[in-house]
Amino acid sequence: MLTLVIGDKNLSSWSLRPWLLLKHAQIPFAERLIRLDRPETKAEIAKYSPSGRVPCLIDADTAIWDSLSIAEYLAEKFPEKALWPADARARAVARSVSAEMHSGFAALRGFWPMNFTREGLSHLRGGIEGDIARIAEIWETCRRDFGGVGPFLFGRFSVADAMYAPVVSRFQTYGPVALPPLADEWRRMMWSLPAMREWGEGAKRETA
Ligand SMILES: N[C@@H](CCC(=O)N[C@@H](CS)C(=O)NCC(=O)O)C(=O)O
Repeated sequence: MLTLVIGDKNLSSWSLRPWLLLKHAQIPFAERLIRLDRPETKAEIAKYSPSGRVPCLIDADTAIWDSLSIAEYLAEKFPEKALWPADARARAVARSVSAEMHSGFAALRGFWPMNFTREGLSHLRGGIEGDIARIAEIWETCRRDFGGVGPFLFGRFSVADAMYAPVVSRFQTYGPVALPPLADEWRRMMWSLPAMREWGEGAKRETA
């Protein structure tokens, strides 16, 4: 049985990504949640994750840390789940936008940190507009060029959808953010996805 070590559901955007991937793809796993920003956090994470960060996936005696490498591991271990698009060109673009999310959008991540249960006003500042414009372009063009008739960025659910899931939460709780039509349709679909709802319920219980 796989175990996914994660941080708070309300706050840990990196944890949401592989959790959503496992959940939506219906891959069985156990969850080990470590509360962040507590005196014992560092020592607890260190029991599992060599990097001292979550998420970390444990498969028997192997630890796989870092959200994107967990996604790659799952895609290889469960080829029948087709976690990357089958078409080589679509797959290359899906990998590119996933890596772009993983390494970029510092302003958005810094000024609008994920807070799943947040409510209230927020401001566009520090370059967030530029990050939002690029994300809107990614969502719109992926769906236009590769979405076909499916509701996900590349038609069928893929790693790319999971990588951008925390941004859906940010746009919901700090927004409203105006998006082009296909991007907005995807954002709304993702926000109501059963796995996203389940994560949100967990976040609510944590903050209650
Ligand atoms: N690049 C890593 C980032 C992981 C990361 O920064 N995780 C944060 C929580 S979201 C963490 O573990 N922080 C450690 C701490 O708060 O002590 C990934 O993609 O998984």
